[in-house]
Amino acid sequence: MSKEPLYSLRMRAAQGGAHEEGGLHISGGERLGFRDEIEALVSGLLRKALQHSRGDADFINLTIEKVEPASCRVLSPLPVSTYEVADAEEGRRQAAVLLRELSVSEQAIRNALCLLGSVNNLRGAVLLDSRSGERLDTRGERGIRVSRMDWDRERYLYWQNQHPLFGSPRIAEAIALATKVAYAPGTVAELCWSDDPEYVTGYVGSRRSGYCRITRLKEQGDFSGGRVFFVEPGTFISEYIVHLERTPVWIG
Ligand code: PML
Ligand code: MG
Ligand code: MG
Ligand code: MG
Repeated sequence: MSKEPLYSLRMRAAQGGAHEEGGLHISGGERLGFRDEIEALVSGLLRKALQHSRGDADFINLTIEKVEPASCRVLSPLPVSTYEVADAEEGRRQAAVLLRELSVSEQAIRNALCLLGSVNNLRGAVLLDSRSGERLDTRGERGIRVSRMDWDRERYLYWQNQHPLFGSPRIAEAIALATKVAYAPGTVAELCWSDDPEYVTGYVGSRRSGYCRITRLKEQGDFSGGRVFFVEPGTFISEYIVHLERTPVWIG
């Protein structure tokens, strides 16, 4: 692994003012890269912020930080499988089946589905106890922002060749995030569907089951969505959050 300095880039965009002033969350993005890649990564993130189906952003925050390459973890991407479903109702039933197989409790599954189906302004992820279903973080709509992960560029090209149907940056970003989350000590599973009203596919992710895409978890036009991480009871939450937000991870 290269010893060159690494940079973390984080973007968040909102409409109607900054997030902290009550603006509507439009888009977020996280990348990791070397110094000579920063300009291209910034323009990619700006494009994402400015061309979004949730609306026209009038606030964009971009943070660039140097990170210690020595602390980088290298993880293989989760294997991908796809569950074709007819509608959101069947999709959510399928998600519940997969989560049950991972020992997430009925209560926690109900809470997660209810939460993701009702929120439309969540920036980061919500942490739920996988047994009691109780919320474990105190971040409100800000949630936990998983960052400092990205694909090793060569590995991504190779992966893309093997998975020609999954060529979109959205899927690449979601797999990188889901892989980091799945391998974080304390994670039992993740449930995600996009808050983008035009994108209805979501997934259940875990170390055991991989990245299980479900073709429909909501109906077209719905602004609800986000991420829930089901966490093993007894996990030290502040450490768990630091890991997700700060430890650099290469998908390689
Ligand atoms: C997002 O867009 O915020 C999450 C998308 C998750 C699903 C991506 C896919 O596998 O199609
Ligand atoms: Mg989004
Ligand atoms: Mg994101
Ligand atoms: Mg989001």
